[in-house]
Amino acid sequence: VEASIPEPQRAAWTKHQVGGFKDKDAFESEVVRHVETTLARSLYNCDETAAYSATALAFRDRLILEWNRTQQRQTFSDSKRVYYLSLEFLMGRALDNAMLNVEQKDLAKDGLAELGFRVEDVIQQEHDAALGNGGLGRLAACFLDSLASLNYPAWGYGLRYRYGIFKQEIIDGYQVEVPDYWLDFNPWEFPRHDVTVDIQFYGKVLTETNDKGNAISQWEGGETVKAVAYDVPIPGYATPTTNNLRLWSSKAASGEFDFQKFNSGEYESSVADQQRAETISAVLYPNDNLDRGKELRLKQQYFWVAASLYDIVRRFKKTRRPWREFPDQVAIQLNDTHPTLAIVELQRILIDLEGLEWDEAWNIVVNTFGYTNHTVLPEALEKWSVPLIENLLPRHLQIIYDINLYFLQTVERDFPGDSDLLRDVSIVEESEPKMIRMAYLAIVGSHKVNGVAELHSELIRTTIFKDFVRIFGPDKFTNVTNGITPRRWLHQANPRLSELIASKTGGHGFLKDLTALNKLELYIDDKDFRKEWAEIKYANKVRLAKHIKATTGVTVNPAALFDVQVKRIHEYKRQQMNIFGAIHRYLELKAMSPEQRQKQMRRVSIFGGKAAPGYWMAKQIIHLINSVGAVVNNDKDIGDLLKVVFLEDYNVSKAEMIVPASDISEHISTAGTEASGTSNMKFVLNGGLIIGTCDGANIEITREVSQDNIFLFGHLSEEVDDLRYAHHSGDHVVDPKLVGVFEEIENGRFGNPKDFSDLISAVRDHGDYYLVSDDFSSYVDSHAAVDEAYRDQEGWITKCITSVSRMGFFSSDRCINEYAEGIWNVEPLDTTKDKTA
Ligand code: NTF
Repeated sequence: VEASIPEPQRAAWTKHQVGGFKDKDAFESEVVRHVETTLARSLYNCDETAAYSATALAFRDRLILEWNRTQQRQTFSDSKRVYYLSLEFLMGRALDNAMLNVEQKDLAKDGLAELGFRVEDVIQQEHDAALGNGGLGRLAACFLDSLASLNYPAWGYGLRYRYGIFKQEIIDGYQVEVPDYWLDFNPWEFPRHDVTVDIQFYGKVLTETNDKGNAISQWEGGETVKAVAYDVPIPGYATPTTNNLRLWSSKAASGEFDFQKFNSGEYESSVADQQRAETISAVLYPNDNLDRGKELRLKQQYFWVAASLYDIVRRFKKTRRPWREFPDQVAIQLNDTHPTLAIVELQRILIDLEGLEWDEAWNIVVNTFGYTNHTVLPEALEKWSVPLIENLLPRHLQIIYDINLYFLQTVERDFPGDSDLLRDVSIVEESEPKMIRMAYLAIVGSHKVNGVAELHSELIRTTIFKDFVRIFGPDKFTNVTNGITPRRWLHQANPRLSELIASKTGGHGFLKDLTALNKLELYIDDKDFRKEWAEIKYANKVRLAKHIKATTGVTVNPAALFDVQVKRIHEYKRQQMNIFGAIHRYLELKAMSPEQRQKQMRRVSIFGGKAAPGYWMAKQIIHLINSVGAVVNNDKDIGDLLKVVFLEDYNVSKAEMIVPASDISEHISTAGTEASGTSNMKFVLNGGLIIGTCDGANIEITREVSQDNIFLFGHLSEEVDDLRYAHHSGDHVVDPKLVGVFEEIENGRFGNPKDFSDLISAVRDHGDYYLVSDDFSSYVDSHAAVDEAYRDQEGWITKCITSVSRMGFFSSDRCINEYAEGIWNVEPLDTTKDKTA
């Protein structure tokens, strides 16, 4: 690789390269410079927004230098890179994270104080980057943090949505969606107007015969849209590595708009073309665990995949290596099936554009890709209709058919005469219309397929993908249990706890090797340590109580047990069971004498989470929670024995405040439905306990912290089929406690019962698919056990400290190292051997 500046002139460049801020003074000078020049303001009109902007720009300038060096280092070293393709990156705020990762937050705090600002207030000015729905998108963000912190040469590729996940307002107890326009001022992105790719759609396939007599297919697109790269720097923690997240934005290929049309008076249609192009990256689909099969979504997928692959292939070609070395230089991870078209696109590039033979190309493709499955829910498994693909991507459909043909030939060879098997594993579902099963395509086109927690990986091997285990053998299928970054989810979200841990474990090393938390168990009997621990939890609860007061008007007692369920609202996550449980608790309290009542545990039931805009049941659940709150919170008999609050607009930055304030959090999905869950890990890491089912990563959390430190209840995933059957054959009796709850709702105690009738009938009359009635009594019992345990405050603190000390396994660093070794075959880059200086 040639440098653009010749040797004699390079000294002038290196002389002016700067790293982090030398001292507080240097930081202040940069902030003032940005206020006065970049923002054209002064000390007379510098508000907190301006202070945020200037601070962000000052840090951004520093990040960029390391980011450039990282890219040079990775290019010079010529080592294998990882590309993480994800339609969602739920990043949250960047400034706090950047300050902490470059280890200059203290300096910034002091500098801002001298300039008249509190760093906490400045940080709050930033808009969340909310380019994701829930766990899948946040996992991608944690992975980027770990990849950079561990010095892996890695890029993320995604879409630059103009609108992220909607903002949620609660009006009269109902969810109202408000668009999230977040790009007003975004100092964290760098438009690369010189890095563009023309993306084709529609059109037709021309087939010719070449001199060797082989058929050559060429796709002639009918419509072209331009992809423009926007780069976001991803700083690693306590390391110079600053990786890149490249997000694509769509633009009309002809530039602003079609001038010919414009000049000939077709103003409207010239603007319409432009708008149609820009629509592709306009908005994030707001569904979690649900596939709706919309054409625009398929366009988004191909647009992003084609631009990313063009970029990756372009970078590989610069190395002038032979094609067969592509998988030695490139690992591409598919975050769920959303980027599965990348498999087809790479095959198309290799055979149609680069002239490789099918088999040689396919070998390269399979060795390049890995596929992560994140759900077994049938409604979330992507299928695209054949007519839709045929119209939008005609050449890709042909290639999919060929992939399927060759695949089914190998199946027929290995399992002769098994026509049921052929039908079951075919990438093409023989329905009307025919559908392409994207998960099957992803399996066939990848060398490894992984689930995201042990139970989940076991379930995909034995249920939805069992035939593929027979065909490809068990080694193709593996498990990588999810993890979370301790930088954001401990150090940033809970700075006091992070400092306390640092003081006992010998510094901040645990943030790079989370297993060092186990040293905490040595201090389990240390009085001062325990006292400080309890004080931190209490302070975090006071902070949340203030937020609850300010946003809902409800006064909650920070000494009460905070019981939290925050996550997307979904029937399988069973927030309905939680609110039924709260109603049951309320009814029991009401039935008690005042004396009896005063002996009960005080509780605050805290809910938060968005419902997909088209998800009727989820919206009813939100409405019921708010309706119950309106009654319970104003009941004089109850006082602070029970409060029920719904926190509006749950997102990453709210999670950073809520998670550290929890005593018990709820992870109560029907067994076998939650692939992993990752907030469960965040809550325990922050000194809260869990009430949960034997599902997803709860099982591995139990293994680590032991049965004594978690409240497990409910049926097991092996029992689910039989239980569902019992509901349909009339063998199930609805739990009597639940019947009591339903009666009160139907008596109108919480408002118009019609508003909640579908929630009740789903359980009582329509088969109770999520087994709320089956698990309700053990759920209520388990909550009683929580109350009893919390009464013994010393015992509770012991459980919390013990649990935290055993959470090392759940770092996303462990997780990324497993991917690197078992799937990608990549190694970290030594950042000390910098050839570029
Ligand atoms: C989600 N899947 C799962 O529902 C969570 O249990 C899991 O923790 C995260 O993925 C991350 O692995 C999805 O969002 C999807 F898209 F697969 F449905």
